Amino acid sequence: VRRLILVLGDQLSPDLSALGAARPDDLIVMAEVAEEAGYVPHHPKKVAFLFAAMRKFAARLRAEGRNVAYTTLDDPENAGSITGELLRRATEHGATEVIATQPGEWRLIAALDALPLHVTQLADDRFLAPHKLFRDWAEGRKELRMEWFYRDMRRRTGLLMEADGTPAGGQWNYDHDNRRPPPKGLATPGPMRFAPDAATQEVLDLVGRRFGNNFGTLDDFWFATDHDEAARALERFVAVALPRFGDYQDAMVQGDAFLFHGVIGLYLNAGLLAPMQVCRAAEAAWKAGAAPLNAVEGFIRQVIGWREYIRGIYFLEGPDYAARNVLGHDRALPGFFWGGETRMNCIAQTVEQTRKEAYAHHIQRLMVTGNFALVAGLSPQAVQHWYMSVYADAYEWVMSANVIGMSQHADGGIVGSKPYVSSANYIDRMSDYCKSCSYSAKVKTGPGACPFNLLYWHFLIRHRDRFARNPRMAQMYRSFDRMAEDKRETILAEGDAFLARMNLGYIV
Ligand code: DLZ
Ligand code: SF4
Repeated sequence: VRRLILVLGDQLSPDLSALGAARPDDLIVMAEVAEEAGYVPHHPKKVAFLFAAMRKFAARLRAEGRNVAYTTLDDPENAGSITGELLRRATEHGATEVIATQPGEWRLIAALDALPLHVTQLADDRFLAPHKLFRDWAEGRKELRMEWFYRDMRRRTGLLMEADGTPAGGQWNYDHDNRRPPPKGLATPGPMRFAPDAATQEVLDLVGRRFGNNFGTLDDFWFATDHDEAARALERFVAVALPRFGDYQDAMVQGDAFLFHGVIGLYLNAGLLAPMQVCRAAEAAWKAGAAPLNAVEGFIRQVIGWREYIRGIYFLEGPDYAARNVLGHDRALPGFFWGGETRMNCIAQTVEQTRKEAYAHHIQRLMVTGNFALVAGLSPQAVQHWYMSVYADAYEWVMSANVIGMSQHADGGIVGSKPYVSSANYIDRMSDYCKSCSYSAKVKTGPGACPFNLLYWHFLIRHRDRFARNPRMAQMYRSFDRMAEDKRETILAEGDAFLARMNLGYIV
């Protein structure tokens, strides 16, 4: 009998385990549904990217002779949810069995399990670290340090490894070579851009009608929407951006959203590219002498180290992980996260770029918006909701450990041994934002003092009991205690006043 094969919007991989298990007469089910498109107010470019890529993948499967039942969002029969669509197709075709690849979100895993059909959820083996491997690695460890996991993944994949089991170049990690500030007039290639074809244009029209009120613009849509285009984007990234990706991966330049980044993560997370494919391409460039080791190692670490690690944490920690809030932060997101006015130039620039591109790179996310949210004490769940909404590459499996763990320290230190907080100094060093700001990075208190300079200490003092004994933070507390008492009081009082004005909706 005919079985249903589920392919979700972020499972567009020809070698997906569910597709591999399909028999010729099985029916592949794909659906654009209100529930997935509405669990957060996704950036319109994110929805357009996924719908266009889903439609093209369905067309490809059909061209290969497969049976595909594809439901568009505006189909009057559309049941509105993934489970609803499966039930509808099951009734239509007399099917009782569903084969899926495990979704990247506990909500959907549970919804599939609860269906009154026989559902098999196969492992998502597009990822390099199966759940069991990660559990075994984590078992009995006091600290789940990414670096140790990453080294195991290097050994396991053989990427950048010498024949004798040592790392290429004699070192595992070249991150200290990857923190250069941007020089003036830096010429950057940015990612490869694709003009929308007729199929994508049709999706853009639909998304404009249905999601036009969400935060974000649909204008100038240029993402790759099929495997060929994504492969070309990868090839171009490796040729023109990778050689300097390492040096400038943490740099931030006003008006330059992409620098040497290639939005490879966007394509990986939807299934248009595969992890080993992108890592092998980068490794080959190094072997050919076309890209330096620090760049290639840094790139590969993001893919086989960080990306697999944060997914591992999400599945290891269980469904409640995204609800954690050990610091008890509960402030609502200020309006400037959604494009409201702010005098903080670094935030205004990052948010405006996000509105335009549904993209910001990891340091903008971690050290500008994430850092601000943490020092200001915003609710980590509100922050997670924002990142899930505004970034085209965002799914719960990737955002939870990044936002709740790494960025907001709301998991109590599973992902990061200390919170990622910094004063204006870091942003001033790594960007050119501060020189066009109405605040001054160098001013610590009083008129023109950068809010990061106030809130950095405000945060540390609010959470002194928790962090003062952390050996990696003791130095920060000693610095604070060495300040004159009236200066300490001024910093904290001005921090309080800033937060109060922000809460009241003043332009801060
Ligand atoms: C993110 C997303 C959106 C916006 N829309 C759909 C959709 O209409 N149909 C679909 O199958 N998947 C969509 N997705 C991706 C899912 O939300 C994603 O598979 C889960 O969050 C698990 O990662
Ligand atoms: Fe951001 Fe402060 Fe620099 Fe302004 S001065 S851009 S608020 S870090």
